[in-house]
Amino acid sequence: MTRAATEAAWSRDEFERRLRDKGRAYHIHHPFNVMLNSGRASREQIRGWVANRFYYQINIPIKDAAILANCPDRAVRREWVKRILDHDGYGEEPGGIESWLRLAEAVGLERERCESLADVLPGVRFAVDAYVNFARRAPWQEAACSSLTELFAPKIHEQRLAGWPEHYPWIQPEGLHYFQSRTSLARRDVEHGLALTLEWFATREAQQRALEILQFKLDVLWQMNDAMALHYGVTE
Ligand code: AHQ
Repeated sequence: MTRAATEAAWSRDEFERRLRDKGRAYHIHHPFNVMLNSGRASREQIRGWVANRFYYQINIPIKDAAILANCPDRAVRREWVKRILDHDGYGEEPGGIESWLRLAEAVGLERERCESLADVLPGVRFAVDAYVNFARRAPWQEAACSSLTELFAPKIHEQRLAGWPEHYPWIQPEGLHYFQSRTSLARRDVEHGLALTLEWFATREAQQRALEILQFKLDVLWQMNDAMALHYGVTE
């Protein structure tokens, strides 16, 4: 029995405040991302970022399918399944993975090169695999909670949309479609993920666990940037 087990649960507002407070460790603050979004990145650094982030993007639907497989609640699955379709596409909708390949072409990275995963760095692969394996073995509520780094995602997408056209006029503008699509989809995802987290993590101990899970996912994103910074450098 840990100390937290004897303390009263935080109110939902206080719990949400503590979750949002973890935004201070979001990868928007990582030097590699600051370089990207302040216009200091070279073509090689941008191509490297697109090629490495592609590994994260193709694993999101795998991660979400793992959550569905572990979730007995049909109402939750009906909502969560949208995330897979958003990335894999459905019907006429090409989906986010296709948009990411168009981003690759827009930055001068061939689709085949991106899809080959030849440029994926060990630190990126290990971080993404850690995320997917966590989602496979954790209770579905914990895996759902780990998606809450998207609390902070709309701002990072908006930063790219606002800055990249001016910073990187050589990138074909249609390549930025993915970031545009995520600004609203991230908000929809977070509304559902946050409601589930506030509902299911109801004791102080469970709330502390939720904060640890969010920190794990923040570390996944931070580590991906560390690996890219080490390999491609960070231009001051
Ligand atoms: O494009 C991103 C995306 O589809 C997702 C899904 C979500 C999850 O389930 O973990 N997280 C996430 C994120 C995406 N883009 C990242 C970026 O910086 O472009 C941010 C990332 C996240 O905040 O977790």
